[in-house]
Amino acid sequence: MTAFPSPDSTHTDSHSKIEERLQVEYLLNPNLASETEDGKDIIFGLTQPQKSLSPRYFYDDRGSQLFEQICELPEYYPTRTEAWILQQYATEVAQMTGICELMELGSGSSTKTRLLLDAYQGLGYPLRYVPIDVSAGILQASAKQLLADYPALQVHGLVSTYELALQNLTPTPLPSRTICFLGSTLGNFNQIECDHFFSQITTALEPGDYFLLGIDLQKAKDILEAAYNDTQGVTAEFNLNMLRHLNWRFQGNFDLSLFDHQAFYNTSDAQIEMHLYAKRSHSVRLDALDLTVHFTEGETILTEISRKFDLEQMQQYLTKQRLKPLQTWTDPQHWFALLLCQMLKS
Ligand code: AVJ
Repeated sequence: MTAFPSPDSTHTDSHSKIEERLQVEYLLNPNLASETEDGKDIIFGLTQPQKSLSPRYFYDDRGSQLFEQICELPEYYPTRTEAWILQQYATEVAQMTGICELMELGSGSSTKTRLLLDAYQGLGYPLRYVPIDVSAGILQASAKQLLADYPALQVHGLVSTYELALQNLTPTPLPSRTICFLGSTLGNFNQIECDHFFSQITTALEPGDYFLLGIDLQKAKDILEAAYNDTQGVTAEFNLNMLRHLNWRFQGNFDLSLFDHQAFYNTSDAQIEMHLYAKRSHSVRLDALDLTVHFTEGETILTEISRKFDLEQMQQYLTKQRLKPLQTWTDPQHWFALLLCQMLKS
């Protein structure tokens, strides 16, 4: 049956080998500053009246895999809705930006990125992709898979936080750069964090560069709550995995069986809030941080907010940031939106 070699075994054409098209830079040094930054951040979060932990601690290798599973859940509509929009309109995006470097914040498995790469490839443009992710495992694996599937692609991955990556940008060899921020990850930021994020984005972009943003839109509470309380319990696993992550990174003794997953829509703030709920009073020790944390019964750790946006407000906000919305695409139900903006001169 296998008269033809599979695409995977044929890299002997005119294009160079995978290793020659792959570069991965580590901006996170696991033993130095960023660890103490995270350490300080965690101590702060766990000693406030409302305990909280940043959603970035979801994404160790296991957490990134669990998130990939979430994206496939029947209740979790954002991923497939955004993918639908990209399937329909990626070529329009590519036509509007022209030849450019694609940089992606929180690239994960890069599944949706393929739709963009297909569009740029279809127009005969050179392909240069700069994925940024805190999980080295998923970044390496998805970069190799992409290089196998796109013979002319160059990948320059950064194992980094958004912040570090945006502060360390070097000029792109291509005429312009498009920073992609998909999946409504922006929703994880409160307004202060959002303002800070955009000041970094607009500092990093040159006039004429592009920003491609995917956002989840406001909709009925029952649809939203179902998306964060799936019947298979994957979201619960994902939430609890944050404690496992802290246990190995900071020599902790969180007992995962003493916490429950909780997620609800806060209508007045238009955001999903995800918590870990302590089922009984107990103490937890994080040796590497020399920290003991007490939990009373029913106390929670806020692990994530996921804001749901109003499209017009977002367009106005982007305009204020000197990011001119060029085009907005949405799905027939208006559940999700993709916005392409262009950086204006100051
Ligand atoms: C990756 C932040 C967009 O908020 O929907 C999914 C993460 N959390 N299920 C989201 C998430 C629980 C997701 N973002």
